[in-house]
Amino acid sequence: MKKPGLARLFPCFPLLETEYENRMCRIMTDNSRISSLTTLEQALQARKSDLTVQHWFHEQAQPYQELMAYYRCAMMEVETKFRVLNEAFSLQYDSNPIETIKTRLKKPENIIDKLLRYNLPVTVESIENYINDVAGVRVICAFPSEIDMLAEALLRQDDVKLVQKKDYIRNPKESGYRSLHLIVAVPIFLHDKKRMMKVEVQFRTLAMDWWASLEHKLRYKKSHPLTEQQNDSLLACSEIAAELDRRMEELNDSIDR
Ligand code: 0O2
Repeated sequence: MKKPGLARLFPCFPLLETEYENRMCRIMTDNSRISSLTTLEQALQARKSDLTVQHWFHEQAQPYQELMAYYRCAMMEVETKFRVLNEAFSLQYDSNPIETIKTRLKKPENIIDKLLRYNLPVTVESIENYINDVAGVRVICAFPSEIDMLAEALLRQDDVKLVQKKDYIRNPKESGYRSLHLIVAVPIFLHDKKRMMKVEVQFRTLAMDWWASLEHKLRYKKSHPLTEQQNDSLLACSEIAAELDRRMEELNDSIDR
């Protein structure tokens, strides 16, 4: 179905739509760059002296913006890989394993906090070398078995390199958090060079995602930490969510048989 656009409103100007979209795209990209730099500047100002911030911007602002653009490209690459896998699996099994794909670029203030927490210099170089989750792709599936199937299919691709695997499904975190985290390196092809970029992929079921979203909301709602009883309650909810996943998987297997 054709989307409504300027060319349909003004059929005598067929180029208008593309030109308009290109300009909007440029304006949106410029605006998001400016706002990302403003947030970064505010975050730095809260943590460093004025002079250090001025110096940082003089030296690092442009390479920082370039690096963030490369991460956005890498997220697009990985997102496309999952969209293709979803299509491929749907042809083979007549069902789509992916419910939702979300992408996010780590917030500048979280990047800076992580560098400071690890006692690393706040430089573009250390962001690229030591922060593995600047680019994040979250893949949400219906059933736990689909997570392994998708992770294996991604890692079989010959341009994807596994950097790190954290299996919080088989070994949940103390909080009750469950997800499979893979750090992968993928190539992005720029006009004059190829660059390997790291992307964190988080795989979750709908139930794991539901728990993680609510837990995050509850934990960060209050300025003070949760009580032991509240933490225990969250852990118990995570176990109920895991039990739901097991039962739904069994049900799904019995229907397929
Ligand atoms: P953001 O910027 O908000 O997305 P490492 O990368 O190994 O040096 P890190 O970052 O602590 O150390 O890695 P970890 O714990 O493996 O994964 C961090 C991310 O997993 C978090 O992003 C969350 O998205 C998720 N996560 C981990 N533990 C929990 C948890 O207990 N509850 C919830 N809701 N999510 C969790 P950030 O760090 O918040 O960064």
